[in-house]
Amino acid sequence: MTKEEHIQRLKDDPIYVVMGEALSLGRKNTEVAKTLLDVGVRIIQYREKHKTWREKYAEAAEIAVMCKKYGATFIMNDSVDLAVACGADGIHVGQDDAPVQIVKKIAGQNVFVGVSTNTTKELQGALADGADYVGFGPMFPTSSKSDADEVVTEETIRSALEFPLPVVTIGGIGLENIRTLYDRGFRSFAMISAVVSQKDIKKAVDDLRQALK
Ligand code: 3NM
Repeated sequence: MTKEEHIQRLKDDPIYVVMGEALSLGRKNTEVAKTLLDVGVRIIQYREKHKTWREKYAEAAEIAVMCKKYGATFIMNDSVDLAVACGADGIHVGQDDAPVQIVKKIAGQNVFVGVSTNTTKELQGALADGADYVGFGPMFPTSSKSDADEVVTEETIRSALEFPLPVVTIGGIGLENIRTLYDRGFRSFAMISAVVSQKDIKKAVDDLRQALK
């Protein structure tokens, strides 16, 4: 798949799953990734904060190969070198990580780049920097990210709804509120705990898709 096709998928497929072992009920990342792919998830971000580079590389490379086999989009969180090393399709960076131009300089033009945003200023900055999509949140309170920003304001939500790039909402999204976001006009939803912390991942994904019908 081309970079453009991966970016298009962020508009067409509402379910974007962020995975990491701390929130996976003791299941291994490779096992969770296989389950996600088997139940039809096609956008997976690897976000692992508690392992060594080598450990992360070993499993991310394996997950990247699995994603290729399923025709899924594989995004690496934070680490440009890991992304390049394992052949990720995309890289997701925060406001304090390498800027988009530097990420593209290192990773090349075939890799798409997403940036976390929380304010209108950060949305504008991501656009000016050449980001391919933005993560936008937290939409609701979340305990999955220790240093999460404040929940986005109503005014910033209005800017995000008019934003020209794909906007992937994140933070506290689950079955109880995904439809509200959809009804407000958002079309992409990144989730950790609502999917990977669920005992039955298939049911969680099926229920979320059903809620969007
Ligand atoms: N980034 P959950 S919120 C990784 O606002 C992450 O940028 C956020 O986990 C941001 O779906 C978040 O369990 C955690 O709330 C999302």
